[in-house]
Amino acid sequence: MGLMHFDVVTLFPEMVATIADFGVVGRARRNGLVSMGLENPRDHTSDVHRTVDDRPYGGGPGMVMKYEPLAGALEAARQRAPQGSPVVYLSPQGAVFNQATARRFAELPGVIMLAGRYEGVDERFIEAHVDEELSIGDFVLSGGEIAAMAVIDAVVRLLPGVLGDDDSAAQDSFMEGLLDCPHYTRPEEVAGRDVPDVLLSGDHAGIARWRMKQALGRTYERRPDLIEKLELNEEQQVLLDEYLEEQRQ
Ligand code: 9WO
Repeated sequence: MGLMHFDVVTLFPEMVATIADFGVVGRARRNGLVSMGLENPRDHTSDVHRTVDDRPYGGGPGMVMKYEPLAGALEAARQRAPQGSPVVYLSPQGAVFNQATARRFAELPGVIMLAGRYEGVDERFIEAHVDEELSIGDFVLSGGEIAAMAVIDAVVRLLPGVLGDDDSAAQDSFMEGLLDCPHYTRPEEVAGRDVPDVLLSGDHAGIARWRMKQALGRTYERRPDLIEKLELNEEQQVLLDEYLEEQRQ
């Protein structure tokens, strides 16, 4: 897979643009592995006030994003995005975005994302144009931009060539479905706390075993729902039992 394109329809394009300037996503864009487009519905209005929102039918607080400016912005985004790019609306009402969704998106030529503001988007726009509604978690933001940026970040780091071999993504598959193990760096002792001996031992098999044990133990304690979804192999079951035994002491 070559270049992947992300397009975001947003009233705050400058906010979303920052994702393309920093870190892993910034480097991927500079290396030509990722392209990004931004479209502001305000640039698709025809009235002097450049109105993008209006009062909700039925009354109540807040404002709703109008259909027509969104449709104009989406049309512009579609012209940049490859054929086959789904339109994704980020909202708390969506299905929860997870690593499996990130992997699915990483196989696509592109994704068009809609970041809403105010109380939301006219439902007719969602019905007519949105392929998928996604949430990054059970909380309310003041807009979909940060959620769109989170999705972009999670997907970009899975694209071939984005992370080096010794970067984390290759190793991530090793602990697939588990929480990460603890990490330590110099100095060997700080604030009266030592680095676990095994990590200083040079015993690479022992270190790998310790890390897997920690990952299993932490996942069991903090996210039992994730452990239930896994089929632990015999060695992993032994490691988890050892972890729990060590915790008891
Ligand atoms: C605002 C609001 C105010 C009073 C009562 C209920 C309310 N709901 C909302 C609301 O959901 N606003 C959204 C703001 C409209 C769509 C864009 N916004 C948004 C997206 N907030 N949070 C997200 C989001 C997206 C993905 N994952 C988690 C949260």
